[in-house]
Amino acid sequence: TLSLAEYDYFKYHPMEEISNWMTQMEKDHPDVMTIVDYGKTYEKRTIKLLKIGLKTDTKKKAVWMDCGIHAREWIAPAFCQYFVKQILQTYKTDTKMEEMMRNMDFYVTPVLNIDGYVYSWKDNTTRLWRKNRSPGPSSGCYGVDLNRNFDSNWGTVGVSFDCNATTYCGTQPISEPEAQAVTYFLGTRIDDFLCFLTIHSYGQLLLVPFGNPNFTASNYDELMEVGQGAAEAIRKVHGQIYRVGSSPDILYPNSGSSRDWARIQGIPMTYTFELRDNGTLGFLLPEDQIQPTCEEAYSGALHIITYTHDK
Ligand code: ING
Ligand code: ZN
Repeated sequence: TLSLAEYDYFKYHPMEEISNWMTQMEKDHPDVMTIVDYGKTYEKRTIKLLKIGLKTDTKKKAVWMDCGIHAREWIAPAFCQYFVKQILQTYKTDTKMEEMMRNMDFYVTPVLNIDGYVYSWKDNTTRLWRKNRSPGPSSGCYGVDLNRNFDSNWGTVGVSFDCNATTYCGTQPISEPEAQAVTYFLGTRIDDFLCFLTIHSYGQLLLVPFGNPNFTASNYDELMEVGQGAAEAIRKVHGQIYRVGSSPDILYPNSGSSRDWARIQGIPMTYTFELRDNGTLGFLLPEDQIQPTCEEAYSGALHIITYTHDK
């Protein structure tokens, strides 16, 4: 097994190494970190998150972050791991981070779509897999797009009902065990959550609800303003431009996303992060871009998290 001191945050890691990293992190930081098992994938792998925060007697608020809902977006799990490392390092010397770790718990899922992630590591022909790995209604077709499977205007726009398609939304809302895991875990404690960040690549975007153009979030102006602030914080790190808006306004409409579901459930600040790059290398983001991408995204995420904490 690998020692944490040697863990390279600026390489991509196969699932087994990420799992070992989680175990080791919990062992090394028992005072602030607990692994929570909250579901099983179609192939019966355990879905885990790291709950991070200072233990207090009072009821705490919470922040959600998930990475790797889409298999091929390897920079996302890399970012979740960097984020965890960074907040753990920071709170010891930074009073603001210490305050946030005292008032809030961070729930971080490094890889949500574990079956898909493992499949994307199999060989060159599977590297660009996006969906999960559950078998479809007709033989030989696999996988549901988990970011089209949540119970948020499910199946209305920007989806396919063809099980061979990359945006196949499944046969009904939350048909998939991975979407069920998030739905049921958050469902029992939804009022604790101030903030929901779901991390994707690529495109350099911060997307706000909703994916369906017929709906606008009640706090759309606030979401946009805080998102613009995050984009500004990102630009200051390495000069990269991230655009802010709803999916239909800046790209294309969609439905059944986890972000929209979280907003409908009442979590006020919900965002999709689309990390680097702008499309030159796309999902095959080279490892030498992991560090700058993580650094800028950390700054953006912290802007949103700090706002929700202070509000
Ligand atoms: N993009 C997300 C997707 O589920 C999204 C989010 C939705 C972006 C709609 C733009 C428009 O498609 C990726 N890269 O997965
Ligand atoms: Zn994605």
